[in-house]
Amino acid sequence: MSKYLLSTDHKIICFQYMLTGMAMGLIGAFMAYVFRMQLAWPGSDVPFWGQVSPAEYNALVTNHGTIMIFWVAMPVLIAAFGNLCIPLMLGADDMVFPRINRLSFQVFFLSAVVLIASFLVEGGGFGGAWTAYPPLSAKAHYNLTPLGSTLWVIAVGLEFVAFLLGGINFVTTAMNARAPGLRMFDMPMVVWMIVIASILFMASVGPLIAGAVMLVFDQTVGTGFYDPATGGDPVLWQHLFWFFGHPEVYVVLLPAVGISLDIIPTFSRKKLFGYKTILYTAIATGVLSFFVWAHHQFVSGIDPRMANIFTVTTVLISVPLAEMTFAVIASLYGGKIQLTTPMLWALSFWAEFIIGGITGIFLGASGADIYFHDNYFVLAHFHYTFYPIAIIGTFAGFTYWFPKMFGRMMNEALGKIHFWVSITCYNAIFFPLFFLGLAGQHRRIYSYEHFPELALPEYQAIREFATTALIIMLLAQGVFFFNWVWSMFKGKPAGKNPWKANTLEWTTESPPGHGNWRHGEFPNCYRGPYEYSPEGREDDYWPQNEPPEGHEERVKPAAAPA
Ligand code: HEM
Ligand SMILES: [Cu+2]
Repeated sequence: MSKYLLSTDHKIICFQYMLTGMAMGLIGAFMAYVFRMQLAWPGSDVPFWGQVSPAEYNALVTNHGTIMIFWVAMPVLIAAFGNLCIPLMLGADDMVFPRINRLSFQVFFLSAVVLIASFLVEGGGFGGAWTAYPPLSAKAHYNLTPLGSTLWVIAVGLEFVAFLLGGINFVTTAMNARAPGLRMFDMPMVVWMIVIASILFMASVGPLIAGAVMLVFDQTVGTGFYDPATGGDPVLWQHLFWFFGHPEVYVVLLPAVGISLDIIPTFSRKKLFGYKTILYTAIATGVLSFFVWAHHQFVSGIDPRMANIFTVTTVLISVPLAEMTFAVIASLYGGKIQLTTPMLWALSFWAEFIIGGITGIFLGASGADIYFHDNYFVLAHFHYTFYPIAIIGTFAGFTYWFPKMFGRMMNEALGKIHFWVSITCYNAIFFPLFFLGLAGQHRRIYSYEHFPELALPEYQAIREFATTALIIMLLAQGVFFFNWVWSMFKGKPAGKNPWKANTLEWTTESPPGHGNWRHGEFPNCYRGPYEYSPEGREDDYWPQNEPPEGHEERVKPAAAPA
């Protein structure tokens, strides 16, 4: 047991991140269930919770958002898949700094404990929204959660420390631990995307850490950095927060993109279209994401001339993302498409994300945003971007690498039932919310009964419909967990390479033993990761480690990578 807890093996750390992230995902989803029940049937007892007070409502919404982004999307997509994929796809035996890797998980776990503790202290959990805008977040006599809001900031701070530690490993491992012959441009997309995401995170988080220190000081020792009465400025926080917060969207987006881009060629048996173009556009997206933060301040009194500039940069960011989408379509075009469960998830990622992307253009236009901001349109928009990232991306990667992680195949029939029920319900939850938004229904409202002009029966019916869909979707997750546990013990043995994929993780046992490859069997690399259906070959795939026949070696076979 202590061997498991203290292990420095990247696969075990992957599993720890995965389990913690998914457990937090269940907590975050349970919170969504509680406040959606309150929205649909205001004032009735919510099963497994009871009455929802206004303060509880705020705390639940706040921590739902915080958890889904910082304790689900980041640990699962970056840390769990980064730990799984980077060493295995590069033909390495582990991360370059295994102990920092373990420390990173431990700090992360501590941060989750602190966040949960913030609910149990006097006054309850923090309720000032995941963006924690002052003055609400800065003064205990405004938010009435003196300890809860400080613990919330500390938990987020610890989580950042964990990801700074983790990022060091992801970037250095990709730079230094690649198999002989594996050039940077032979790295699979998911490795690239996690590396770019880690760099983005490290580059954007600094100002927010400074801002958070000032916030804790305002909360605890009575400074007034964000208090106009003492010369402070609440909007300062908004700038510091979103300078980090908007790139953060791309920090979690890019790994999910990488996962889907590695799955799609495998199941369309075609080369990924535009490998380098996709990489350059991903980097462009990352760079651009630093120049858009002020679209969150369109309604907080930004100079209209600045609003114009930020409208342009914001709408511009849809260009590289559209380009990636076209690359996906081109990679599918004319392919032999196999609709396996991972492929269904990978394709639906793009289908749903496009809806989020297109509605984002409306919000990027400052004039329109003044109406949409803070109503259900913006809520539907960002769930159409975040749900594909955090939930669809996770299921895509999990079902694709399950055979490698556990040595057995998942049940396809159960996988497809889970997929179709989840994806249908997801659209049933969020698509109607666009109409609530167009009708001007404000978000972060505890009970519409207090606003008779918003509580019209037709809108209430939509809220009941969305909540019912949520309940069905949550129940459907039982199918997934059953499939997971059942397949782990009873699934068909997977063998090394069940999907006939090219990348290096499929050249070792499933699951890989300690050190990943048996001594002396470490792979060399001869080609890029997406050589599917190459001309003049019998097989429709060409593993990266297969030496070319009668071809001069790209590299001298070297000693096992360190
Ligand atoms: C399980 C399905 C989900 C449902 C039904 C759901 C529902 C909701 C609803 C209704 C709100 C707004 C409540 C209000 O403003 O009064 C909300 C807020 C939010 N959700 Fe979700 N959500 C889900 C999943 C996710 C995921 C996967 C993410 C991100 C990865 C996410 C991130 C957020 C954020 C950031 C907020 C804003 C919190 C705030 O205002 O401070 N949600 N969610
Ligand atoms: Cu933004």
